[in-house]
Amino acid sequence: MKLLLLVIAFIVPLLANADPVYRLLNLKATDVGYTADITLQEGSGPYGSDIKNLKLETTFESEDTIRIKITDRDRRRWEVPKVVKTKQPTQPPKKVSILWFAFRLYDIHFEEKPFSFEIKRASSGEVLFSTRGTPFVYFDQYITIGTTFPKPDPNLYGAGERAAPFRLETNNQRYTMFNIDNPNFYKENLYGTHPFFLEFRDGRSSGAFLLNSNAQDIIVNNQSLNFITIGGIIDLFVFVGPSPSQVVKQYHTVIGAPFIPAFWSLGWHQSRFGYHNIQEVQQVVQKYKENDLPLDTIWNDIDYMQACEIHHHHHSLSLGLQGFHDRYPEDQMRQFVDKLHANNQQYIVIVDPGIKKQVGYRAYDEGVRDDIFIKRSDNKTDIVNKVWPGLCTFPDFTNPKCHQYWDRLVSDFLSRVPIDGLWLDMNEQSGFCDGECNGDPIIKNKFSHRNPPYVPGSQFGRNLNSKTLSSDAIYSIGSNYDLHNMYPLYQIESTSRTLQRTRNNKRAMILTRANFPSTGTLSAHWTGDNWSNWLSLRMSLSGILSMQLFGISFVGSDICGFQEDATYELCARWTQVGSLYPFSRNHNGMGRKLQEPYLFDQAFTNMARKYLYNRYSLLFHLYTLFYENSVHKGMVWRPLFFEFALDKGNDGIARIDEQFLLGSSLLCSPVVYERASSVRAYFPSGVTWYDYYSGEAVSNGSEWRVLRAPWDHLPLHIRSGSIIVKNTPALTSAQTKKNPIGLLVALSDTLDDSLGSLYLDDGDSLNTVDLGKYTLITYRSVYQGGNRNVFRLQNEILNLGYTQSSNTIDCIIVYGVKGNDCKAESGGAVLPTKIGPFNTLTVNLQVNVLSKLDVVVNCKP
Ligand SMILES: *[C@@H]1O[C@H](CO)[C@@H](O)[C@H](O)[C@H]1NC(C)=O
Ligand SMILES: *[C@@H]1O[C@H](CO)[C@@H](O)[C@H](O)[C@H]1NC(C)=O
Ligand SMILES: *[C@@H]1O[C@H](CO)[C@@H](O)[C@H](O)[C@H]1NC(C)=O
Ligand SMILES: CC(=O)N[C@H]1CO[C@H](CO)[C@@H](O)[C@@H]1O
Repeated sequence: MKLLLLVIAFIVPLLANADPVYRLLNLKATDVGYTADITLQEGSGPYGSDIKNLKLETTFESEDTIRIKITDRDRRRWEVPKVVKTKQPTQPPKKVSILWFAFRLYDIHFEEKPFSFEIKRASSGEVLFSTRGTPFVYFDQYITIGTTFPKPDPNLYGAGERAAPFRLETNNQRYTMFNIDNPNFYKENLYGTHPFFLEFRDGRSSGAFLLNSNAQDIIVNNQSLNFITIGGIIDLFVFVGPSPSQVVKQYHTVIGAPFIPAFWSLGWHQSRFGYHNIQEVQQVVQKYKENDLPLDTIWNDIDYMQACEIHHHHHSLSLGLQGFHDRYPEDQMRQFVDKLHANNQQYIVIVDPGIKKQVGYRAYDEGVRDDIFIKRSDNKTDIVNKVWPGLCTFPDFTNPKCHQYWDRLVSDFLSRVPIDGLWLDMNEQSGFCDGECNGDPIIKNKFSHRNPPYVPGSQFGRNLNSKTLSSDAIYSIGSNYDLHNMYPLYQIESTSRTLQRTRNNKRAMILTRANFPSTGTLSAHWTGDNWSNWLSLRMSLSGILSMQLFGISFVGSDICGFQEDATYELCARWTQVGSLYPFSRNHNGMGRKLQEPYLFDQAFTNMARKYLYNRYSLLFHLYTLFYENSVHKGMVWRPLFFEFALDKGNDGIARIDEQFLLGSSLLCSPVVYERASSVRAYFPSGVTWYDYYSGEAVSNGSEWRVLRAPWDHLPLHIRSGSIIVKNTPALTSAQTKKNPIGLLVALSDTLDDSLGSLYLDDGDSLNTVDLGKYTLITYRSVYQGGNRNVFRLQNEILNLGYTQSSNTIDCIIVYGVKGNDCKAESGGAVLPTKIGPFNTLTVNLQVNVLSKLDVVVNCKP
């Protein structure tokens, strides 16, 4: 009897925990998909009280994207506002077109009871997303939906933001997504939330995105993946690829394409927390110049702010956007910035969302007057937390009235000192108290009535209020419980409008720390407060690759690391690979060893000059990649399997995250381990790889090679069949933009053509692509008569909407030439040529970039 009772005592909770069983009813085909009801039949989820009546809506968004929305049939729940998906797709039809409807690349199949669905690739029947056999729970504060994989240990990517390997681990990992100010602790959730994953299976890809703004986890097991969210609804997009880059394009069509940064912002940036006064900042700019090191933009962290006393005294005031500290006198700052501008350099400052709660401080008084601060749960009093200035209130950027307030503050500041962009920090709503605080040092940890039973991030000892605003804080359009992760989107949107208005509709730079899907349509991102150690260097590569998936292409990490002191060797390696970050900025923490590139020794300075100049020689190439990225929605940095999905040479290609491709043609294999003087690099199949600097053919692909890499060498290779435009580098991007350019042709090792392109515009107007105010040129080298000894290089101007370019093409360098006696001709005229080591050919010419290019090279075998 006792035994039986015990057994029952065990069985009952087990039964209560059995997955709820839902049933699908009333399935109807509509013009754009299906609708149905889903009803709870029996059982319940882990917390009981599951929602009984659900509504299903399936939409065929396009031929390659399907959307599954599941909501509460009886009660409206929180849904992500339209601010996501800021840009409409350029191609896929919004309307239902018979054509793609018929040629959908996927099918969906429903199971009635227990409710489940499967999305299959139409061509092969391959299952891409299947909820069959995975828990489906729909409780107010615990919703889960997932998929299974046909084979164990799938190749999965996404689920950010974190400092972790690019490929997700599949051994029961819990990937938390909730924006917090976390100093890059390995594998923990950081500043951004991206409920997206991409799967790479047998050379093909698919992916899924859960459009949901609540705190959430993705649980990855050997054979399944589950989204768990603690609010909102299920709004799932499944992308069918079939190539990895197509999945990314399909995803970016939903969340908005990445923007094209201002040309200058692709230059080199220098920053530091702890430039004590204006003289120090001026000296940095001067030293860059004296050492012949390129510098486009100098940054100030909070040191510039009025009465900022972070370091020396207790935190007193820091009033961003209000005024400058005594050690940064405003009149001198204005002169300084004017002088920077005269030298074609830029200046950017940091600003935090927290507004010091102090009567008499204009930003505070006006916020109170306009009633635009985020409220406590009483929906009356402003919520207060402590940040650098002390107790602060926080603008509610979701409130339409807030934009005028912010616009006034930002534009007044700009009218005094014409900054070129803003750096939005601490916008995870970082606060030093948990939830809120009302005094000093009173810490409050107030749990809301919406305190959820399941807490993403609890594995790290945190709750939703840890070091941020209370989850029950109230905005004009909802609660912090639902909106926390989206806060940066509203702040960026408002800031962007003001910067454009006040800067004559020029592209400004916004750099944000907190992020969410759609952030990349307007803002750059850096991976936050990393460390001057080798792990952080390695994680910067995965971090940048992941952000490319998330549509935040303009991204970098603090070069040489933020916290702790960088060693000579670490900073050297970091400068090398950092010079190829989409966004390149050396930034350092307060009190840390100085790490500007001229401060080590002459050999270091020379090394840094080489790689900074190398970056500047690639500025047109980078800019063109950003154009392609924005218009065709791809990625600026790519993992190897993106370009070589069918690489049969090595199964490990899916795991490579210490090498990357810049665009499709440059393969970078940096040294990211201490005391290493060589690097083991994989060369993907099907093409020949030339050493980028020398032109030596290094590999025919499908193999691992050990490359020599002394402390001052960054291994970089160019793929045969590609053409890239190279600038003659100068100390600023503006000067570089005017200098002559060259073409680097890495000849195809088959009889195929070699290809490249160049995008040009004025560098900082808005909407140049939409308005057609750009020039797009392609270059093509074609072997003549099925013979690799003779090739003809021509350009084709695809769009000529920007004609101010006066660049001269003054040389063509060709790798992989067959033969060493070459003759080059253009329009009957013979051009001077020179053969160098490794069969590289240099052809000298003088042709305007917008003129017709037609060069025939004939080499004797
Ligand atoms: C996944 O499953 C496979 C096959 O069952 C097994 O070999 C492998 O070790 C598992 N991997 C993990 C990470 O659990
Ligand atoms: C908070 O108050 C405002 C204005 O009084 C009102 O419009 C809004 O609906 C309230 N929000 C909540 C969540 O009660
Ligand atoms: C690539 O293949 C060609 C033709 O087989 C061969 O001559 C050449 O040595 C190979 N190059 C390398 C770097 O292995
Ligand atoms: C990504 C990373 O490198 N994180 C580590 C940085 O260094 C600190 C201190 O050593 C570690 O705690 C992080 O995990």
